[in-house]
Amino acid sequence: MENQSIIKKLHSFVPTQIINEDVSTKRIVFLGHLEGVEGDKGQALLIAERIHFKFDISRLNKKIIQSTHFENIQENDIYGWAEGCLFRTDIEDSDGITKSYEPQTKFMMIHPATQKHIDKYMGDTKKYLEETPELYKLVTKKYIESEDLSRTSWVYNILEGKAEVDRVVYKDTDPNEGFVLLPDSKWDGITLKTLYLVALVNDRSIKSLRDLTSKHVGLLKNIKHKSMETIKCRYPGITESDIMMFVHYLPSYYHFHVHIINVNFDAGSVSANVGRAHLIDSIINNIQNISPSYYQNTSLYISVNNKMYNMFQHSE
Ligand code: M7G
Repeated sequence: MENQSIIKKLHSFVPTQIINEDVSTKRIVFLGHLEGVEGDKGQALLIAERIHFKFDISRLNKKIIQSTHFENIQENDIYGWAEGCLFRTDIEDSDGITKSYEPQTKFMMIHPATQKHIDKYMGDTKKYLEETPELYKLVTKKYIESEDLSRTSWVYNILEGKAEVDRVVYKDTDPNEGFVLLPDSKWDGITLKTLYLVALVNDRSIKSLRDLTSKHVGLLKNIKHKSMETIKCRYPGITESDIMMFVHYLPSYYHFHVHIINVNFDAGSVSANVGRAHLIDSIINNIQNISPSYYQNTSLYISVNNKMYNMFQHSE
């Protein structure tokens, strides 16, 4: 048995436990044993990682979606999500070769996609800078005001009960302190280790962290406490110390919202955004204990794409 090849070992591996999962690296770690090998001698670990798409350039400008079987389809405004197959996989079963439609790929389609979406997903080079209160007023505030309102249609659809209605896990209709809590589109809604919810506030006048004052402490505390209670009831096993709540500055969408994640979830999108995440607890503390107008008077350190960087450079 010790000399058997890796292929034979792979065929005889029987998983007994999933000991780790990582959505960012798409890795899963199984503990198990090789069939027919007793005790510790048979113990084995199988680490499976999804490999990068090997996309043949000659397929460009041709339809690439082969599967007709899509699952978990969600739609909101110009965004749509589904699970399916990018390429059909042929697998051998007892009847010979059959086509496999086991969902392997999560699709998100943005249509029609704007230049802003293209810039966001292209991973444009970033520049780091200090956004002083003056620069906020001269550049960022003007940028927010010039934004097409349709960018946040997906948020209004949720607030107005026109989309993702079945996904909402909590709703507080108070116009000032209320919010809607639902799974973020990044989350599968099942894997607790990667739990990711988003709280969208009812108050449409709050565009970002910069707008928060002592007037909003009630709203922030309401989000914190009600979301926590809902999560504990709805997702048994999750406790307060498993949860982290933060807001992004700069965000992609200028309607105030709070990201709520399992603290063990370290997706690339979270850790790669050093400095972009501001914890709700620190925000409450800064406003309550330092200054009610903390976020109007402080510098914020941000990373922006080249286009926005040029706007800051030419703001004088
Ligand atoms: P952000 O901080 O503005 O930008 O967060 P980011 O995407 O750069 O982090 C917006 C959050 O809303 C993100 O976590 C998105 O995954 C999530 N999100 C975006 N859209 C378009 C939707 C949607 O249509 N439905 C839901 N449920 N979440 C969304």
